[in-house]
Amino acid sequence: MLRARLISRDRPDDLSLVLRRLNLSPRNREHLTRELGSAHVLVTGGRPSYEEELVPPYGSKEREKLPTWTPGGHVDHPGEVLLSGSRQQFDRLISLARKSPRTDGLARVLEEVLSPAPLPALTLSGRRFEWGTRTYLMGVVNVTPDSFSDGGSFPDAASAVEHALRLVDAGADILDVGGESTRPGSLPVSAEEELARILQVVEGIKRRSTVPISVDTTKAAVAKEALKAGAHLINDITGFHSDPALAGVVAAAGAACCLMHTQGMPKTMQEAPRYQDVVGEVMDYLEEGMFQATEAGIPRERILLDPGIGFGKTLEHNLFLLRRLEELRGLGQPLLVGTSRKSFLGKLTGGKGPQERLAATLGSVAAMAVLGGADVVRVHDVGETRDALAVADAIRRARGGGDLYGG
Ligand code: 7PM
Repeated sequence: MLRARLISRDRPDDLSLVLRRLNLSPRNREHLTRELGSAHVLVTGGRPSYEEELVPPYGSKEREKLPTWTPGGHVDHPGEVLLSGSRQQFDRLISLARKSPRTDGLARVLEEVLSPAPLPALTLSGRRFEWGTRTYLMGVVNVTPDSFSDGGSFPDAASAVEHALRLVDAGADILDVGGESTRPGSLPVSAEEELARILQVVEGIKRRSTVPISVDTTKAAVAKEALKAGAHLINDITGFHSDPALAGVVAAAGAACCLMHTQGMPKTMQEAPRYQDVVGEVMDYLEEGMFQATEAGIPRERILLDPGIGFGKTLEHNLFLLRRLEELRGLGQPLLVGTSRKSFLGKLTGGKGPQERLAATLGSVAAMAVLGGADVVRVHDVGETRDALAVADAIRRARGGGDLYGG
């Protein structure tokens, strides 16, 4: 699978601000933005022959007009290359690559990663999610008896519904109702058991609110009944890798879905998580799920993707994925991320328990928002997270600077 991964890029918005501060003419500013702005893009799954098809020999003047071409030496991954250059150099490579059907695929992935198309808005239950305007909030409503004392867990339907409505008052944009504990070490439950837990909760919420409802399940049988009861989104923590009938059920209902990455099953996933390239492998897995989804007829604008923080991952894997979220942007879908009260936060704060991880959760959410990461965060503490995001999102939006900087 040919893929371009944006490793780093300086911020053209911030850069143009500085050029304005230097009092350069608009024409010079535009020229310099293209010349100075640099990006580093890792291309994987390409053909080794790209180099001779596209790049003139070393030392030639023509070669200097293209990004620096650094081929990898991995025998298992031929054709891997790191491209580094200015926007102008990338544009030149893209127009060269467009000229032949053999290299046109490279032109397309480079174009997509350097100038991503805006994500189309999603409407659920009459609410519009306009991606890129702010970070949206998904509130957690667990209906599981083995609570793991995370505070988001309610054994009976009535108290789960009351909790759900409190989350709506606190500003939740969508609720995630789950009846199958996916906690590390937990065992699967039957579809009947899961349905008995969630159906009354979905119905109870719908009687009193129009909030969009997500149901956390890996089973087609559960999803079918939940969607019949009026759920709007299916959140599959195995990213359409468990039940082959699930994608069809979502498609038939015209519902949306969130596909999450996991390595292994909850019972054993934290025993020895291993990756060669955690970002690349998470992307491959999510792309496979997306293929199942679109084959079944789910439109792309109804698919969210999630790296699955804490699911078959060490502390370092979790941190690296959060740091590199922008690479997952290359998948071209809105991203949902769940860090709330997770054990990696406990580890980072000297062994705090789930109930004591609010501040740590807010730290993770703010860091993500500023790194340019998540479109939706899945949290237990909706009111507190909403305030943290009001600030973090505002700082992020100040990127353009308006007239404040030498206007
Ligand atoms: C114990 C540990 C109980 C962890 C429950 C959990 C995610 C999710 C969960 C996530 C998406 C929790 C998790 N986490 N769905 N379901 N993304 N899409 O914190 O990160 O609730 S279960």
